[in-house]
Amino acid sequence: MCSNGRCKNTVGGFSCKCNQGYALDENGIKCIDIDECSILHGVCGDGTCRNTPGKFICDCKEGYESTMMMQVCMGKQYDLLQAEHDWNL
Ligand SMILES: [Ca+2]
Repeated sequence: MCSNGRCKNTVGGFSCKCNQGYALDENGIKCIDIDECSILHGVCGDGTCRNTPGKFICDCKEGYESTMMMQVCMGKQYDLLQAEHDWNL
Protein backbone atom coordinates (compact mmCIF):
# COMPACT_ATOMS: atom_id res chain seq x y z
CA MET A 1 0.00 0.00 0.00
CA CYS A 2 0.91 3.66 -0.35
CA SER A 3 2.62 2.92 -3.65
CA ASN A 4 4.17 6.10 -5.04
CA GLY A 5 3.93 7.57 -1.59
CA ARG A 6 4.96 7.11 2.01
CA CYS A 7 2.97 5.29 4.63
CA LYS A 8 2.40 7.13 7.87
CA ASN A 9 1.36 5.36 11.01
CA THR A 10 -1.61 6.91 12.76
CA VAL A 11 -3.63 5.95 15.81
CA GLY A 12 -5.80 3.02 14.78
CA GLY A 13 -4.61 2.88 11.21
CA PHE A 14 -2.42 4.57 8.67
CA SER A 15 -2.45 7.31 6.14
CA CYS A 16 -0.57 7.79 2.91
CA LYS A 17 1.46 10.83 2.03
CA CYS A 18 1.82 10.91 -1.72
CA ASN A 19 4.92 11.87 -3.62
CA GLN A 20 4.82 15.05 -5.65
CA GLY A 21 2.70 14.62 -8.75
CA TYR A 22 0.61 11.87 -7.19
CA ALA A 23 -2.76 12.00 -5.49
CA LEU A 24 -4.45 9.56 -3.16
CA ASP A 25 -7.01 7.34 -4.83
CA GLU A 26 -10.58 7.11 -3.61
CA ASN A 27 -9.81 4.23 -1.25
CA GLY A 28 -6.92 6.10 0.32
CA ILE A 29 -4.50 3.22 0.09
CA LYS A 30 -2.42 4.07 -2.93
CA CYS A 31 -1.19 7.12 -4.77
CA ILE A 32 -2.01 7.48 -8.43
CA ASP A 33 -0.47 9.75 -11.00
CA ILE A 34 -2.13 13.12 -11.52
CA ASP A 35 -2.97 13.80 -15.16
CA GLU A 36 -1.79 17.39 -15.16
CA CYS A 37 -2.64 17.76 -18.83
CA SER A 38 -6.37 17.33 -18.23
CA ILE A 39 -6.43 19.26 -14.96
CA LEU A 40 -4.22 22.18 -15.91
CA HIS A 41 -5.70 23.01 -19.25
CA GLY A 42 -3.29 24.87 -21.51
CA VAL A 43 -0.45 24.40 -19.05
CA CYS A 44 2.06 24.06 -21.88
CA GLY A 45 1.08 27.25 -23.64
CA ASP A 46 1.86 26.70 -27.31
CA GLY A 47 3.12 23.19 -26.73
CA THR A 48 1.54 19.78 -26.38
CA CYS A 49 1.16 18.38 -22.90
CA ARG A 50 2.22 14.79 -22.28
CA ASN A 51 1.33 13.13 -19.00
CA THR A 52 4.07 11.04 -17.41
CA PRO A 53 4.20 9.20 -14.07
CA GLY A 54 4.73 11.77 -11.32
CA LYS A 55 5.03 14.73 -13.65
CA PHE A 56 4.31 15.95 -17.16
CA ILE A 57 6.23 17.04 -20.21
CA CYS A 58 5.60 19.85 -22.65
CA ASP A 59 6.39 19.05 -26.26
CA CYS A 60 7.13 22.42 -27.75
CA LYS A 61 6.61 23.47 -31.32
CA GLU A 62 9.60 24.56 -33.34
CA GLY A 63 10.76 28.00 -32.25
CA TYR A 64 9.48 27.50 -28.74
CA GLU A 65 11.14 25.99 -25.73
CA SER A 66 10.11 25.10 -22.23
CA THR A 67 11.89 27.08 -19.54
CA MET A 68 13.72 25.40 -16.70
CA MET A 69 11.55 27.02 -14.06
CA MET A 70 8.18 26.59 -15.71
CA GLN A 71 6.99 23.79 -17.93
CA VAL A 72 5.56 26.22 -20.42
CA CYS A 73 6.56 26.63 -24.02
CA MET A 74 7.78 30.14 -24.58
CA GLY A 75 9.08 31.90 -27.64
CA LYS A 76 12.83 31.96 -27.73
CA GLN A 77 14.61 35.15 -26.78
CA TYR A 78 15.23 36.36 -30.32
CA ASP A 79 11.54 35.98 -31.16
CA LEU A 80 10.64 38.20 -28.23
CA LEU A 81 13.22 40.79 -29.27
CA GLN A 82 11.88 40.71 -32.82
CA ALA A 83 8.33 41.20 -31.55
CA GLU A 84 9.44 44.15 -29.46
CA HIS A 85 11.15 45.64 -32.50
CA ASP A 86 7.96 45.23 -34.55
CA TRP A 87 5.86 46.98 -31.94
CA ASN A 88 8.11 50.03 -32.05
CA LEU A 89 7.42 50.64 -35.72
CA1 LIG B 1 1.35 13.10 -14.28
